[in-house]
Amino acid sequence: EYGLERPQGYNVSFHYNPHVEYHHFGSSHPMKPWRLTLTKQLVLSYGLEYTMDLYEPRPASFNELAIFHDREYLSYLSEITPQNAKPDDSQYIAYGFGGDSNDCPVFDGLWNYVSLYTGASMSAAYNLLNKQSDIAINWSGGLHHAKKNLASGFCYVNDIVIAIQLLLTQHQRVLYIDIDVHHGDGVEQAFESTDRVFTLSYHKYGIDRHGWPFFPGTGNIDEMGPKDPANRGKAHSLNIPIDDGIDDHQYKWLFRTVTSKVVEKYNPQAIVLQSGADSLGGDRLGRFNLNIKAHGSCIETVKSFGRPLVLIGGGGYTPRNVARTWCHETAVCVGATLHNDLPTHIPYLQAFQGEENGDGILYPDLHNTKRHDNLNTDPALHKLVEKAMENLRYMEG
Ligand code: TV1
Ligand code: CA
Ligand code: ZN
Repeated sequence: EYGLERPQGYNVSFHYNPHVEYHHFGSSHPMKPWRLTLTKQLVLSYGLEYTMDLYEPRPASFNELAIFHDREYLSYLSEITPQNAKPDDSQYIAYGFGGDSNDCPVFDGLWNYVSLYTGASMSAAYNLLNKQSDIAINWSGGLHHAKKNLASGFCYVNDIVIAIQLLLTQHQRVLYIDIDVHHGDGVEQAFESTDRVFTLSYHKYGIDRHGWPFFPGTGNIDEMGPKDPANRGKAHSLNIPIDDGIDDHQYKWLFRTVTSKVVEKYNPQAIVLQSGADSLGGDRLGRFNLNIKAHGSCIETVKSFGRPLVLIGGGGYTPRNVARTWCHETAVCVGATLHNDLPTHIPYLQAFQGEENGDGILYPDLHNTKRHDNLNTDPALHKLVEKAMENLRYMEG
């Protein structure tokens, strides 16, 4: 009825526990869990729920989070509240809470929040393992900066690492791809000593005019994991550093060229794709100039490899565009085409109205919404691809 065409025969599942939406990092904090409410409303308003299996996963347990995280860290995380937090406490600081930037605040329901998004990623992974789905989606996950005993960059528990650990129980090689504008450092580090996971991240990399590195400051092209030739994880990471303002055409070419080569060489048995929406044009924290369909073309590319796929969220700080993108990408997974005019009966329609170039539509032009001059020249990108190909030759396969 709303422009939905026939699906192409992929079994897609959608893993979402609506309780995640009610958590708040604080009013000025850029991470807004209610962007998930908007996403779900768009997905439902286009009728996409009829094209997928819907799951409301239970929260992950303490022991499940301990698949990756230190128990001492988890105990602290499970007990800390805004009321009992002591910002000068040595553990509080050592575990990454608060700090000058307050990237990882302690808020009400924090433990519930991390258990819910991780439970959804685990549920998605289990659906691949028991062959219930070809593609399993969790837009509430993708918290790629969390380390085993450290909260970092809005991430407290690394649901991606835990989902990959589950996939490794049946799959010999798992490929992790990360199109969030930030480097997927936590996932890379977690698997740095194994050849059973290959990590590939595309991200903004560089130092701004005040001398600050773009967060987290890692992920240059020459960072390929451990250098020790005896380490099995050697050359099983590939980082694609990108400068401000990259456009649709350049990004699509870069992504397709590099990712296809990695898939060909590594031949993964399953893929986990982190689809952070902060790589869109007009993102509050991002620096790129991508439109929704260019971002979504990465999902199309990965889908075309025909491997079992877990698709997860991540960053994304302009909520209406996050919702548009993840709704579009849900449609890509099921093989549907969506009308540009938003259905008129959606509960949060006003969130998508009154924009200069996005009023009431799904695909606004985001290329120029927040001007970042394109500092990526075609010759520089060709050189980058050449270096990436050279890096891949160090992988034994
Ligand atoms: C509280 C209130 C926290 C307002 C944080 C932007 C805020 C930021 C805030 C912010 C902000 C960052 C750093 C600086 C390291 C710090 C989900 C040297 C307006 C996956 C995480 C980015 C991205 C962290 C997460 C970054 C993800 N940028 N306002 N904080 N110190 N932190 O630069 O990859 O998307 O910005
Ligand atoms: Ca990335
Ligand atoms: Zn990000």
